[in-house]
Amino acid sequence: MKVKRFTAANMQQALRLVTQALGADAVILSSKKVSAGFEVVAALDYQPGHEQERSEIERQLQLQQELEEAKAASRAAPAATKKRDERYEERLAFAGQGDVSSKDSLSAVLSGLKNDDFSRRSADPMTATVTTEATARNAAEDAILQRRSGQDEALYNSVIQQMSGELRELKDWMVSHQGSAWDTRRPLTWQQSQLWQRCQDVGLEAAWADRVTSRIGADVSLEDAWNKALKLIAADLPVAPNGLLDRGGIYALVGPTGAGKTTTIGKLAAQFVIRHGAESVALITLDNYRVAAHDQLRTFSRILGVTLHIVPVNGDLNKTLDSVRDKKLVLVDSAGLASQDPHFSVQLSMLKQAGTRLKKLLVLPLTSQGRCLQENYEHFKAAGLAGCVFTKLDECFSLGPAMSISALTQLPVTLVTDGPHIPDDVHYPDADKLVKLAEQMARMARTRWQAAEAMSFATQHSSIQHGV
Ligand SMILES: Nc1nc2c(ncn2[C@@H]2O[C@H](COP(=O)(O)OP(=O)(O)OP(=O)(O)O)[C@@H](O)[C@H]2O)c(=O)[nH]1
Ligand SMILES: [Mg+2]
Repeated sequence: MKVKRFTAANMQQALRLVTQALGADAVILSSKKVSAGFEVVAALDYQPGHEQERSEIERQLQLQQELEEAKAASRAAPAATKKRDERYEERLAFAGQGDVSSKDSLSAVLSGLKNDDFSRRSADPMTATVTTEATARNAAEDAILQRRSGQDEALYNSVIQQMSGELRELKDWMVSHQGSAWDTRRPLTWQQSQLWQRCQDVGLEAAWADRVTSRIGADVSLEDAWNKALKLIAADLPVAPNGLLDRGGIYALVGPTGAGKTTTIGKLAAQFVIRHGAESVALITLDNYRVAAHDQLRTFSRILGVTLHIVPVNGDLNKTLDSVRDKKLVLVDSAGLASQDPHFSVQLSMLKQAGTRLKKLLVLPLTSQGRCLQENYEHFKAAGLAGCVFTKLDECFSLGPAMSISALTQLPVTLVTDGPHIPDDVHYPDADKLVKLAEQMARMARTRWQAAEAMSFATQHSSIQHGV
């Protein structure tokens, strides 16, 4: 026998459901009005009068009701649970189709369904197989989902990290290029931009900083890259051989007013006299254009006991040089004149006429601005320069601009002076030491600025606190 309860909005629909489910031979056992409409209980293979039939009807109705409750509960549960319940439904249908007398199997299913605990259902061997399968599948699905979500999270974190790194690089790149005249069309890595900025802090000309940074690969740390850059800077800086002037020769010092030409000549002459005697040195001056112009040099020559030759305005320098041919060291002083001064070109042409036997050294005061030094180079290069002299190292705060002129024009640094004292404050240059000094100056300047900024911030802060 098969018993089933049907609920529909009205009686006709309920009867239609009965026919659809049980066929035309179904017997209506009862009907009543319920809140949802009409409820009809129908049976197939029903034999009235059998007491046993009555309890079987009740059992099946109970079974159906519990199945409906289980369905309602599964609607709220995840899809996997729903599938499990479908399997139970099949199991019940299977039990319902079986022999009515096989009560043991039916009651086992019923007792399983009455209990919400899923594991208790598996007391029945068949149900146990179904539930074990479902549990295993669910566990596998859960593990895959968990692993996937773990992988997704790791991927997400690494993408975020990469993106934030790229954003930081972009920000640094933008900051380091702000207001720069450097050609930003060229591709530049973050590290190169940091190196380029450091070169700028040292005072290197943009073209030189560009050349240095482009030669450094990105495969090393920033600090290692910077050390490499400093080595490249030192290698780029041309310096004259140590002790060059100690061997003697004919040298003229040219350069802007007050650069230290006469003082340096005094230092060199004094050192040479100490080593080789006063007869080995001759001093010549072209400075005839200013009142008491050569007084300083005359004083040096008197103290040192060396001869001084004064070349008159429009005089012949070559003739004077010939007259001191027997001297080991000849030093020619020139007047510091502005390039607009009419005497400037006269003096320049005298120097040019002397040819290459007279080596002209451009005196670059390190206290001057980079642009002034560049202008000085432009004005004097027509004389045919053999090298340069860095003066006033003791008073300067940046070496980069003068170094840039030397490196970019390949004009060797021949001497460096670091004070006004005669004869001690003149030295032969060492490229590594100069670069190290330049870097130290840049670092000190940065620290000073940071301290000044911190101080001004602190002052502002305390003013605000005190309502000033
Ligand atoms: N601190 C410092 N002062 C220096 C140095 N060299 C020269 N001086 C000073 O700079 C000033 C100008 O030096 P001069 O030797 O007269 O300069 P100059 O190039 O001959 O000047 P003009 O003849 O006017 O073109 C003097 O007071 C020197 O003592 C140096 O290396 N350090
Ligand atoms: Mg002078």
